[in-house]
Amino acid sequence: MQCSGDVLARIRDSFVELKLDEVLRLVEEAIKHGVSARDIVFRALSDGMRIIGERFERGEYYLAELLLASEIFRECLRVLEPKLVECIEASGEVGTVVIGTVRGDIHDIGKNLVATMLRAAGFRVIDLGVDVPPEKFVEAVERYGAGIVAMSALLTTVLDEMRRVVELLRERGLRDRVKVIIGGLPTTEEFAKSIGADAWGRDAIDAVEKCRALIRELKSVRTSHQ
Ligand code: B12
Repeated sequence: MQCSGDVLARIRDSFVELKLDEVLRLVEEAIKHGVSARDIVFRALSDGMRIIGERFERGEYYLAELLLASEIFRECLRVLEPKLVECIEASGEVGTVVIGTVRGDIHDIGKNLVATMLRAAGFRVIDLGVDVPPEKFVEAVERYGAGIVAMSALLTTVLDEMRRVVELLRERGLRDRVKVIIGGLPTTEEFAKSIGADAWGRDAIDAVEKCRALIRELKSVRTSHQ
């Protein structure tokens, strides 16, 4: 069996060519040979999605191909998720996270991955789905007493929605008791700061680490106010 880098490249390439059966076969083979689910998802498949997106941008792939790619990614996650969550240690610092993809955007693969990893880490996750209006985020924070709002966006055209959620939390007097984390392709750490969010996450693993830190911050603020 070739080294793991090799098999990861083969998974990525057959994914980019949208060969479902081949991708699944290679994923099974990789797992059998000890390649980590984390590498398969965050290197091979995520890299493949990036290349598929570039093909779409160049007019080589159309929406039908993007939809097929999403199906293949989901099929792979069904196999990989149980192994993926094993790499996350559940900790005692749990809290409630309200998560959703912002209004105008229906991309949810990355958001779902973040939700899955947060659940594995012990968080209670309220998933509002996709195309979520600002009011719905804020209402859910109140209803579930959430400590964190996590927003996802994949389209540059919807970035302002994230800013609006932060503003609305402030208007409703909730901003001091809830932390805000954002993520998704067009977002950056600088953008997060510019809209007044507390954190930005590169991927689902980073999201877990950042959310743990945010909960610790919330708890230390609460104790210092007592
Ligand atoms: C699959 C896909 C689709 C699928 C989505 C299926 C689904 N259920 O999600 C479908 C076919 C529906 C689709 C539709 C469209 N898409 Co599209 N899509 C993609 C594609 C190829 C992959 C996205 C993906 O799933 N990536 C894999 C996941 C695992 O990665 P991720 O989402 O980035 O998530 C990770 C991190 O970003 C982070 N993260 C994500 N969210 C969060 C949240 C938090 C809180 C944190 C901490 C971290 C975090 O962690 C995740 C896991 O590690 C991207 C290209 C790309 N490079 O991303 C284009 C892309 C996003 N789409 C694009 C476009 C233009 C569209 C359409 C407008 C096309 C059209 N003409 O209709 C529509 C939009 C419809 C809408 N209103 O939303 C453009 C956006 C361009 C832009 N600058 O705005 C892209 C970039 C393609 C391109 N290069 O042109 N798309």
